[in-house]
Amino acid sequence: MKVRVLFAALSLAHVFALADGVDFIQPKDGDTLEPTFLAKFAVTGMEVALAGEIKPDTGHHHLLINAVNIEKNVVIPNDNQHKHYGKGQTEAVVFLQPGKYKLTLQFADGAHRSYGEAFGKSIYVTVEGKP
Ligand SMILES: [Cu+2]
Repeated sequence: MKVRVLFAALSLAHVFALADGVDFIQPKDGDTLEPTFLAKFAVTGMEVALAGEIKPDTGHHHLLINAVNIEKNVVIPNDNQHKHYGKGQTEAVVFLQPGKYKLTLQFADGAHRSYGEAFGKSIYVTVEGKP
């Protein structure tokens, strides 16, 4: 199942001919969302791997919520504002209270060290409705 999701993400990335980097397949910048939504992540130029494995050009996704960007090689904190998908997930169900949010997708290596701006992408979304 995981492999199929990854394959779908890579295929989509190809369709849109992304340069190396990351992008949200969903949501998109400016979207208005329900408090519970599915986020889908894509990466091009790196392979998704489990956290703990330190291999060149591999890593895992992180979702940063209203957080400052994490500079290259800096370890991404693990807290409510910084979600790690160290099992190699390329999608996640996210719960947010109503409000406005900056969401940042950040790719980082097996030791959670950020790949920096080149593998980060921020969008702005609004969450509406009953939590
Ligand atoms: Cu991590």
